[in-house]
Amino acid sequence: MKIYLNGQFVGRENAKVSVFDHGFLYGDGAFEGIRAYDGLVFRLKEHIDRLYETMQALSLDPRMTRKEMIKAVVATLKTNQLKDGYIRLIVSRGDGDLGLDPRKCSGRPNVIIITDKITLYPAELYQKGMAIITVKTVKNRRDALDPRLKTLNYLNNILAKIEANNAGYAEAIMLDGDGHVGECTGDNIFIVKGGRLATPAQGCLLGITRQAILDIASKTKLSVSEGLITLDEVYGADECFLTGTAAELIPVVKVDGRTIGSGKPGPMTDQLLKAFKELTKKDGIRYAV
Ligand code: PXG
Repeated sequence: MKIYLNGQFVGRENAKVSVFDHGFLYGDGAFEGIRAYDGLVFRLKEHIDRLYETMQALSLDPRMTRKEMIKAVVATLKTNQLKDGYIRLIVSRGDGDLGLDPRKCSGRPNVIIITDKITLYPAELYQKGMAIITVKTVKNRRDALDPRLKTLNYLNNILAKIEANNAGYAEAIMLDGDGHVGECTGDNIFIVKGGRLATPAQGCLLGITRQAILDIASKTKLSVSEGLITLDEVYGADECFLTGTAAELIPVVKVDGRTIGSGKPGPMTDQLLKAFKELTKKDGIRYAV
């Protein structure tokens, strides 16, 4: 396995950054989780745009253009001869002293691209749907650290994940500071009620998969809204599912002990998952290994 590290390909044993990197010291950096399907990087341009938006908010200059970043991702996949895979792209602030001031850093961010085989969730989870809970850890307020930014500081989500783990659940709903549904620890959430699709507009990452589902919905003229969702609306939904690069679309059949709809993955979830799978065959940047 070769890892892209600041323009070079190195083996795993040499893929190292300094303990003085502010990504390590403070979580000061940005990242992306991307997926390649049969020689096509799904919505790579959109992932890179989101990365640059996060870096802009952090005043972090990667010293690479978006085009160069796209080329680096593709080159890493080619070097590793991966047609299907998971891509973890990280841009950290780089070396500095022990103070948190980014101006005291070298100005040379570390750009790292790790590719790996994708680990898929068990098929059973997609057939039966999953049970999730709501945890007490709320989303970071957007005026403190906007959940739209995909930064290396994931402690908010990790605390929620620990709560979910302790309660014996694989995923959990996080509310925003006002008590509205935000998202799950690593996925966006959708509900279906009376044929209408709805997803939160705030208190969540603007997921690439979430946007793909919204695009499919508007193309197929499904009624869809982005706005405030309460937990009671989730409990009363006909269907519920989560979206994310790793999970794609995963049905949810129980929330906080309440059965959602029929208690089985619903027809709209099925239909959207099929349409999403079709999209992963064509919407992205193609490469040859
Ligand atoms: N919300 C959060 C907090 C996330 O971290 C999503 C939503 C879904 O966004 P995308 O753009 O992926 O549709 C994420 C993304 C993993 C893994 O291995 C997690 C994510 C992405 C890729 C892999 O757990 N989370």
